[in-house]
Amino acid sequence: HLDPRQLCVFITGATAGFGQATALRFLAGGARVVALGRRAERLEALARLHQEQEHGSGEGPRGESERLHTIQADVGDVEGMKAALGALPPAFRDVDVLVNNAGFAAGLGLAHESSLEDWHAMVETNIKGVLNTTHLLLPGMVARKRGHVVMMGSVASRYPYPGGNCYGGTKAFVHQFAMNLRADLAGTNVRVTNVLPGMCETEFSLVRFKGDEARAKKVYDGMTPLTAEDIAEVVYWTTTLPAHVNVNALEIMPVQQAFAPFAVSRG
Ligand code: NDP
Ligand code: 8X3
Repeated sequence: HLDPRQLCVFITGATAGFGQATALRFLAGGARVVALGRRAERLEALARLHQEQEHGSGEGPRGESERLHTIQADVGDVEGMKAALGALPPAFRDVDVLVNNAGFAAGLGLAHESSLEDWHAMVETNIKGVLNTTHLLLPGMVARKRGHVVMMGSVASRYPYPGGNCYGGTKAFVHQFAMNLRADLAGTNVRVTNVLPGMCETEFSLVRFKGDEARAKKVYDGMTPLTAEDIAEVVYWTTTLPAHVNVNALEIMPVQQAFAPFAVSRG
């Protein structure tokens, strides 16, 4: 297995959910982590959680850790991303693992009732954000002959459901982009994995339903969803497997989530 202490891991969307849990998992394993998100106060909260993880909740060294570098940026803002990457401290410059996790669903309306703004916003982050970050970091990985790109896909890319329209479409792009990257990267030692989670209770539904807490909570009523830590463990496992192993795609659901029959409109 790869030694996580030798890895520099760049995680987008590290201010909540999967991204935050993945950052903490790699930090606990001894990796260097670059954590990116738009909310500054959440990046500060992540730094505090890391300090607590390192030193307990009592008094310990405070301030930016030698193993955590945070970036406040929007993955859709390519100029901002370029500037942030250009300003990476030397210890964080050679990224070994890129976790393209930042993303969201906006709304659950049927296609003909959806907002075009919501669709464009999802494309901007879920597709263009992934392209921006990958385009910026991949050449370095290829030059070093060492690297791993992890995509946060979704079961929504494989199984259509009413209201999944553009969101599922963005995640289908992510899946095919990951597989096509594998084709291009043959012979470079750079690995690519698409992780496809099912229902997981993070801030995902709160964002999807634009802050409606009751509606978000209802999604997980009476069932046990995945946790962010479950997915963090999957990302940690796939990226620390021996260097000759590539997990192409991995689909994970809660036991209580499965498939519905086809819908048939009669009459
Ligand atoms: P959360 O809403 O809890 O976290 C999303 C993260 O993405 C936040 O840190 C948010 O930070 C960040 N983010 C969103 N937009 C941008 C942006 N433009 N630039 C930078 N960061 C951004 O959701 P999850 O952890 O659940 O979602 C993570 C990924 O997993 C997403 O791609 C989602 O589609 C996918 N997914 C989620 C599932 C679920 O059921 N939860 C299932 C399958 C896939 P900030 O707002 O601070 O920028
Ligand atoms: C998030 C999972 O099923 O809500 O990607 O689309 S789902």
